[in-house]
Amino acid sequence: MSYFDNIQTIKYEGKQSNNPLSFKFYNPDQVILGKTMREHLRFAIAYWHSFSANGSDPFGSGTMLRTWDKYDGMDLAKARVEACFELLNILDVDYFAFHDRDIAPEGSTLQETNRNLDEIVALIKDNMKSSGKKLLWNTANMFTNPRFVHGAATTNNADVFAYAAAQVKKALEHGKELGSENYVFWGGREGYETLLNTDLGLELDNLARFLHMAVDYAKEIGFDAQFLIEPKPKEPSKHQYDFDAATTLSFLQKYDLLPYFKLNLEANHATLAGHTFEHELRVARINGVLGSIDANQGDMLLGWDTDEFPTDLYATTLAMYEILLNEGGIGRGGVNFDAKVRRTSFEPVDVVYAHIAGMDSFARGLQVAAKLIEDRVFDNILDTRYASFKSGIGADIVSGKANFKTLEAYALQNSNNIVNQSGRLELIKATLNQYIINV
Ligand code: XUL
Ligand code: CO
Repeated sequence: MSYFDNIQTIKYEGKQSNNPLSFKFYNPDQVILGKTMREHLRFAIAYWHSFSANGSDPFGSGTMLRTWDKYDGMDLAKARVEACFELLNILDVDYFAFHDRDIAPEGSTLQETNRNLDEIVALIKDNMKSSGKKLLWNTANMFTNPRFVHGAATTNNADVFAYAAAQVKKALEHGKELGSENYVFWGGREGYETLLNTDLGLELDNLARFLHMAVDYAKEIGFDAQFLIEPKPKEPSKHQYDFDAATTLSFLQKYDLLPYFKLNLEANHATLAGHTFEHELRVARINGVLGSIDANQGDMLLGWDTDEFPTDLYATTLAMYEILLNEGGIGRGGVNFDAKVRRTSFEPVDVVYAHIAGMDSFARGLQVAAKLIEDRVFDNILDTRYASFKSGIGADIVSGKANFKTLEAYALQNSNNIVNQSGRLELIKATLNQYIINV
């Protein structure tokens, strides 16, 4: 039984191929800077977009033609597991990621919900064993059910906080059961609609309490996944506490959580925060917390989280540049396609085309970024641009020798000799173009 029209495993055919069901750039075994593409990229499929979502939007109902939708309840949940492992095989992708509520329906009590989950987790475990596929991360959905209307760890209702704790406890147990490599916290409703009814201090303190409890419980059960926070500035809440990488970093620092967390950065969340993706990755990288990425892209003309499959080679190149420069690369993280086909791309084969497009875009980005590093293109630019800090007064500043008095003495005798150099922005962008086109 095939859920994807018996499509066979996609192979690398190279950039001349016009077979739409082939990789043009993603060659899993190609070695780049000492590692294979497969090892650099660690692609993952997002369960919620490809198996649970139906293409509905605020103006219309679902459009997706999904062969598993003829089932419902637990039968649907089981069919989705089969479909997921079929797609992993078709794409030759090693990892997947899910929220608890994507994989199994909620029951009428928490007990029944947990029983449903246990059953599907056991089925997933069997499939992982027979296929060798792995879980990049799991997470708890604490934003869909109406009980989370005021948030989960940052709710005003202590009963909801307790429920959320029970839900994450179970998710951590399932993460351990499946050998998940990471565990993600994304707080869709951890934020506020208006400060007029919000105790900001208590909500943030409670969020920290919640995360410490999660760290403690994972330790207690021996779940050694990397914990990740996924920043997003807004949507569904008007203001979300994990606004961006910098805000999340200072939160982690303030509450002594920094040793336990890294960041899972998502391209479209970066742009919603008014940043480029590479900005978020750079901020994380220089602070040692670049953990994993959710690969997608927004639409320049729309102001919301469109979660499109990534096809912008500038963005994938600059993202891969940061990842290659990160210590250990993507490490235990991966490139998770938190992306959905457009509502108008409703056939199962579109899901395959979409992933091929995303994988090829990241593979190409990896090739170009590696060449930029090999040729020291940006290194040379930085060396020249910051040369004044290598010797003389600049070296004194960097080494800590200088103070306001020595700097004043220097400035007083040097004030007529200040010469700035051009930033050469347009030349740099043209050089980047050349690399993207020619590598
Ligand atoms: C929402 C989003 C989530 C997280 C996991 O914008 O990105 O799907 O990745 O909860
Ligand atoms: Co995401």
